[in-house]
Amino acid sequence: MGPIGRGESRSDAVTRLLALLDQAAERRADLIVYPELALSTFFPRWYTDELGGHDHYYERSMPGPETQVLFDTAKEYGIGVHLGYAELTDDGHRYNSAILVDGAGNEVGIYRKVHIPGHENNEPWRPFQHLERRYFEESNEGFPVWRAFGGLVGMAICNDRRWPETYREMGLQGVELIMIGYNTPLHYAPDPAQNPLQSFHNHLCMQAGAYQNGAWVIGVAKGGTEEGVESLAQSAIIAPSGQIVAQAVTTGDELIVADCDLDWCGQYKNTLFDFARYRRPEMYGRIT
Ligand code: CDV
Repeated sequence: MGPIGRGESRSDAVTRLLALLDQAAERRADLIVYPELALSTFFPRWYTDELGGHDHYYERSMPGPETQVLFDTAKEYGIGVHLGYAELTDDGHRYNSAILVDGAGNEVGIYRKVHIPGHENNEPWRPFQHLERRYFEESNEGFPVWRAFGGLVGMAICNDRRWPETYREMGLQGVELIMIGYNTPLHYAPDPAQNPLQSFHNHLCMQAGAYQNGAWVIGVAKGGTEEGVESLAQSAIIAPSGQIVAQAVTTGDELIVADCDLDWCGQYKNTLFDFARYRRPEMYGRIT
């Protein structure tokens, strides 16, 4: 996806998601993967004393009144949906979440972001804020995998993709396809020396995660310049070999498609990365 402006409503965003879904149907896709926080601008870039004043950015149910049409249309097409959104639970918890439904419209699972980057308090020295740690709690639910789309699938969100443990947790459960939405500003205020490496680091970690676990990785950006903040695009579909088989070439709304043969995973999981045969957990005591 390209940027979503502060003035764009949830319904405006859904209209754009529907346009991509129509294209996905024309391409006979089984699953469409949308990015992190796909229904609004990246609101954690603004400080607020009153979290409640930002409740309109959160979803109290999923599907909700404005998003139902997306799930209904996907069900008509027989396409599964992965959608990132801000979740406000009935008991008042705020998570950076993603939902996955299958092609029959059944919920497969909800993932809540484990690694929450950024900061809690206003830091005016930054050109823009990254207040995810103010707006969201860290989830304690870890990285489950689910049986869907003919295989074992898992989810992670943005900063999670940089951590080897994210992939390994799912890899140890046999994951075959991992969906990851992201919003990654090109400017990293704590260490701007990393700015020119954003694109490299993005693909480096996802390609390594795919290869080292014999799994497909679908990395999906909300990129482009949003409210003056330039964010990384370069959504990519990465094979279990670690190779990028499809990549976005624009910073706007764009569909990329690949034929993700889950049997390809076995080529790696049953040979070089045969965990049961070759892995040495007793040698990794500090981690295990
Ligand atoms: N949305 C994110 O999690 N963004 C982080 C930035 C802040 C470093 C990322 O890891 O891309």
